[in-house]
Amino acid sequence: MDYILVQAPLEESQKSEEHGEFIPYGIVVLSKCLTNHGYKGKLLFEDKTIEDFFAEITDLPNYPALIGISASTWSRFKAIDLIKRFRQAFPKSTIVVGGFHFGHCADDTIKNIPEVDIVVRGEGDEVIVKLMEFAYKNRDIETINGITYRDFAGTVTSQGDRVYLKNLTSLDFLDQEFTKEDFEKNILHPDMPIPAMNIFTGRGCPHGCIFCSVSRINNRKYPVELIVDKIEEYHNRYGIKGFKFQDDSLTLNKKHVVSLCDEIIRRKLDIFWWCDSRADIQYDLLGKMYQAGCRYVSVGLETASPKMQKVIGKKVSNEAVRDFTKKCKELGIGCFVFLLTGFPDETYEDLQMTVDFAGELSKKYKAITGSMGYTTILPGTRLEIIAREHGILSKDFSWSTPYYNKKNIEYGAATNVPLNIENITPEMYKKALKDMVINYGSGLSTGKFIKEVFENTFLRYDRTWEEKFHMGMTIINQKLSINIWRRKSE
Ligand code: B12
Ligand code: SF4
Repeated sequence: MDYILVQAPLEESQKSEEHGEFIPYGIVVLSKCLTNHGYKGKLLFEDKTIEDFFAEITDLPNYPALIGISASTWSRFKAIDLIKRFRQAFPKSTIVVGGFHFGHCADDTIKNIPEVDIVVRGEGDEVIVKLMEFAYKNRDIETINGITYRDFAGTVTSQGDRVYLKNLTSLDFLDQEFTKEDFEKNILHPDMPIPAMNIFTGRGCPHGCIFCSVSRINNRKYPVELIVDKIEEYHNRYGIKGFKFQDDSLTLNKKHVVSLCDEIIRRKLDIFWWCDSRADIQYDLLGKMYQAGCRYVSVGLETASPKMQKVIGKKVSNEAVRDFTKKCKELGIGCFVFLLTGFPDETYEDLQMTVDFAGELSKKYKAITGSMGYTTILPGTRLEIIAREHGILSKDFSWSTPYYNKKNIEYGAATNVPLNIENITPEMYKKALKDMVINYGSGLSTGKFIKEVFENTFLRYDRTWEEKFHMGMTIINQKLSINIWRRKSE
């Protein structure tokens, strides 16, 4: 046993049935890089308690040289518990952390979590192999870029820029024995409850939204042939019909998406897929995507207030989102619009613009706009800097020390992450949510409602009866709960 790689689980209260349990490819990729170099190890990513984790590793044949832990900001405290337990159990192992949380607050992590030896700040594919050589063969650590570490004298050093792969050439991390059950736990979407596989066609997003962890990372793509080979392989092997392209935005490169779709069409693959997209694309692309099996797209508007649109730096206009949702409706692609509130200096008037515009999108274009999130401050984002300037995060705020904010419950958010709360009070937020659902619900008039159930059941040749039944019931339940809510609030 050379290594253990762990994905920290979420707190019980934060789990969402909607998401299912997608395979955490970050550590799967790292494990493949290590096994390709002849190392043997263990991956722990199932949803286990810390006790379960340790029950599995107490009888390891030999001492792991390297323990790597990945976490999101939401699961960071679970990760810190694990780090402490690992350090106790394996005092001589090299403990490395990385991923979008730790990698974006490297100094904070290394200074405040003494059990951590090294933080990897960017992509770990190449770095992890070098770190293994360091852990085993005492390779010189000074030659490894993209890391922050504490040396034997306790001095913290940040070495080189973040490392990102220049080219993505291999999807060999998918050559593993995943089981059919691994995918049955995932659903494409609550409206499309077919077992699904998560796969990505590239990494990175060059845009600069202030709240986003992945902004300003060069977008790179895997070769189309390789991606479709894997889709075909999993489709044939396990009968998986649903695929979730989990690229931050699949449509950043039109040429790439066109050839991806052409290849799926050419091979006559009977699959459905879902992806995230920006709204500022050429809309003929959506037609091609539909032909290749795309039935669901999530698109980010975030806010409909032009003033806030400038603040968040997304550079997507209301017109673009309107045209996008309109085109989706024409084609029969379900369109979910991401909405957020709680941006710097946002006022109730700004929020109201989002509510009104979301209502228009759902009424006219059947876009799914019934929910709106509250902005979370994430490490390494521009929003983190602004939140410190505005005093929302105190000067001595640390991502590594215990954090609990009861007020978050009023915004429907987890209590262990900081929200960007300024002017939008819980009352304003709740009112906006209520208006959003009512607007969205009014989009489903009785006539439309019957039509929608009918279209999604009898007329859907592309669904099994079980799927049609589930979709019909989802729409009926949605309508019933909106009616009940309306009656209660009158
Ligand atoms: C797929 C996905 C999901 C899936 C599956 C999550 C999972 N189990 O992996 C689902 C839908 C369940 C999900 C849920 C959520 N997600 Co999500 N998700 C993603 C997404 C789109 C892709 C993740 C992925 O597989 N990437 C591909 C792999 C190869 O890259 P990677 O994970 O970054 O790993 C590389 C490096 O980071 C590094 N690395 C990673 N870990 C480690 C560890 C070590 C030791 C080392 C050395 C290196 C290293 O090396 C890897 C290889 O290069 C990312 C965005 C993104 N671009 O990554 C968001 C993202 C990870 N999710 C995010 C969020 C906010 C969430 C939610 C909290 C959303 C919500 N409000 O409910 C939940 C909760 C997630 C959780 N478990 O904590 C944020 C996390 C931000 C943060 N700071 O925590 C991201 C970054 C999106 C964003 N734009 O902000 N998510
Ligand atoms: S466009 Fe999407 S993925 Fe890209 S920076 Fe903005 S929110 Fe993040």
